[in-house]
Amino acid sequence: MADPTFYVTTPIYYVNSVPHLGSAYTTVAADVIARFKRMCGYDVFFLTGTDEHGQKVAKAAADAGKDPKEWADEVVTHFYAAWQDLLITNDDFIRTTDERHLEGARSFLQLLYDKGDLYLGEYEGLYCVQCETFWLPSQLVEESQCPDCHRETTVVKEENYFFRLSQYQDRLLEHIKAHPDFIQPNVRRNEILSFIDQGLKDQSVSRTSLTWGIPCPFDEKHVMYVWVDALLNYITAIGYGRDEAHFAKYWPAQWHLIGKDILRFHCVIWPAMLMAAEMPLPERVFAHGFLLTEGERMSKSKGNVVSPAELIAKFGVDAYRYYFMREISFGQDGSVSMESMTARFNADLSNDLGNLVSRVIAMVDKYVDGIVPEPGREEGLDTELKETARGLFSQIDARLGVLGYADALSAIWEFVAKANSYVDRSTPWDLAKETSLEERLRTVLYNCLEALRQIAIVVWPFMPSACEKLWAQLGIPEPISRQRIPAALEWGSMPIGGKVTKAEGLFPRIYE
Ligand code: ME8
Repeated sequence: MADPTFYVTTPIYYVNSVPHLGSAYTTVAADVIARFKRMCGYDVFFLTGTDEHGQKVAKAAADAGKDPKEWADEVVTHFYAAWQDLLITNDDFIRTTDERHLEGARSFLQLLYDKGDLYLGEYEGLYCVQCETFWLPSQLVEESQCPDCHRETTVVKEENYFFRLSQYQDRLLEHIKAHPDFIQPNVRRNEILSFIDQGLKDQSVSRTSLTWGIPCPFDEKHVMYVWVDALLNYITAIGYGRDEAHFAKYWPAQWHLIGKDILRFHCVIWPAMLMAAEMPLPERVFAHGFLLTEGERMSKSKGNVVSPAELIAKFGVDAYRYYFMREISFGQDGSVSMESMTARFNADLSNDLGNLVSRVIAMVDKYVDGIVPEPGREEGLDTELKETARGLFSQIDARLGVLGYADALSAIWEFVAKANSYVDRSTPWDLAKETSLEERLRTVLYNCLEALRQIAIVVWPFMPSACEKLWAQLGIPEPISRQRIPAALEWGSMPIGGKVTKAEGLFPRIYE
């Protein structure tokens, strides 16, 4: 039987500027779940990409004196590089200027038009260029400013095509109520429920005020509103209108991962568009919180952005990925700083995990010539360690099932602590002094290695390169990425007689 499929997406990022900690945050989170699900035997499709049309990008290009496509071609290379640096394993990268996207998006819009879900109307509204959003007067701050970026809005009046969003109000409410998992976390679900309860207005889906966009197939004077264009990436990338078999294999997505700033687009407009096209809705949308630096939302428009590359240079890619997944509860806002990153690094990585690895490997090297020993009779301490390991998979699986990254890591670190205390309590250094205790020494060292093997597997989705190094030290020939869980977590799978190799510390302490 074919493996079950698992389709996970990130937002497609605007190419008005280069990747920053915020875009990296969503992308790393998606990568962790993609790697974990692959390990669980799923046929994963992990999509990310760039949003290249619309006023915001056209403006950034114009400011740089470039043609928008030329500008996008340049900026997108920074996304490719950043995702490579962060060891992101996306299966595809969609650009909204790709031919495949243009075609798919146009046929989707034509379908809505043919079904009578679009009509020509006149729009007058307060528009924020930066955020590509029309606002109601009641939503503005300081009378005329955009509530998101605090820039001045302008009155825009133009002929637009409208999507009959209002007609989907009841069906949307029904769907959200019938599928409690559809919008997560719960606070976002409630936010959307009350937003829909206030009544939905039809949604403008085209523009005549700019040309940098996809022409509407039924009226080429209009280009698609950038958000409609962008949302369609989730289906055009996997073959909508082009490769129906591939499309049917992966759609609907299991997860759309987004930031809470783009909740309404994903939980109101997008599902209604899909309903209009009579297509299944994504199974779940998760809106995470904002990363804050010194208490403020980090954003390109505020200019308080730290680059992922700076942090990777200082802490390494593994610690980078670990920190964001461990420090902030996914779904909530969270402050990030050099100080807390250094503290996490030294406590969790250098002390807890790094020391466990280096002392176990050093003892195996010293006491049994680096050869994985055959364990003897099991004692109480061993059973305790083994039992803790036994519960690990189901805990991680349950926590990652709701994108509880920090919770999954804390369960893993409880096991790391357990393994450290196993070493302390079983005192191999004393056992090594007595030849009569040789069997006990072998058992203890074997269990320590087995614990490291299991840790390497479950930590790998979070810290792939460190775990690959640890795996190499353990001398297991089959690659770590090929391990299938839960089977590979069967206690006692560490191959006896293999050669363990000492290496440099995985996480040398950082002194500030
Ligand atoms: O909105 N903290 O693109 P975008 C956490 N193109 N995450 C953040 C963040 C912060 N301070 N700032 C940004 C767009 N993000 C559209 C999306 S999808 C069909 C179209 C993350 O480049 C977060 O995931 O502005 C947010 O949703 C995304 O970057 C927005 O990126």
